[in-house]
Amino acid sequence: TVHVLPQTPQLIALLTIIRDKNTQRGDFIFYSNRIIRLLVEEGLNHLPVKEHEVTTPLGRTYAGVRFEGKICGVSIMRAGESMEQGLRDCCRSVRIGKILIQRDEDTSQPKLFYHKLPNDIAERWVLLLDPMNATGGSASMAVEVLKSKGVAEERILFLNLIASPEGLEHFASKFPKLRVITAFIDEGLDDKNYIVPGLGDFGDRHFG
Ligand code: HSX
Ligand code: HSX
Repeated sequence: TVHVLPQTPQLIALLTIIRDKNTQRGDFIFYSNRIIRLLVEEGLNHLPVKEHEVTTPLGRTYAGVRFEGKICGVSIMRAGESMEQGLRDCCRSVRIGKILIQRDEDTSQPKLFYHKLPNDIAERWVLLLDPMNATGGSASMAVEVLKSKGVAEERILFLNLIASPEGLEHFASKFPKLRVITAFIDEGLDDKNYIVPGLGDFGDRHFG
């Protein structure tokens, strides 16, 4: 299932800054981090909670809830690493696994180079991080790695800034139980499978 963040003027203004080719790295990082933070908060909304009562300073009890279940982040390198800080801003000591997948820009086919994941990942909810979902090839390969480690599809939340309709369709048909949380759905892909209008190469703009 696909959840798109509410398209508020604020969010569109942030997006406009990071799409602008004249935006320099410092601003690109700062403003994309603000969007990433919203994605993380929305992702956390999908996690289970259980009842939890506290006493307020006024001596009254409050019947609230607390988070239940363990989480971890998994970033798809390189671009996904840019989302790790936004996750840590919300979950200070969160464990973060890495999967290095590179898309061959001539064939658009993803290639898996490396992965290192928390050893108890099968017991965790996984926030999978990659800012761009173009054909959906890279992220699906990452999901296959997670599934091979025993992570259930319904425990994966794929956090993503910009998705193409093609990439989302790919996911919905392949992994119907996986939740995708994206900030924007763009028009589509160009003949090199870049997202348009897009924002260029996220990794290049963030890391240089
Ligand atoms: C929990 O996992 C909390 O969000 C913490 O930030 C984090 C630390 O626990 P662990 O991963 O070290 O077990 O969900
Ligand atoms: C970019 O290409 C992104 O960060 C993703 O890792 C990947 C998206 O392309 P695709 O595999 O969805 O076509 O480096």
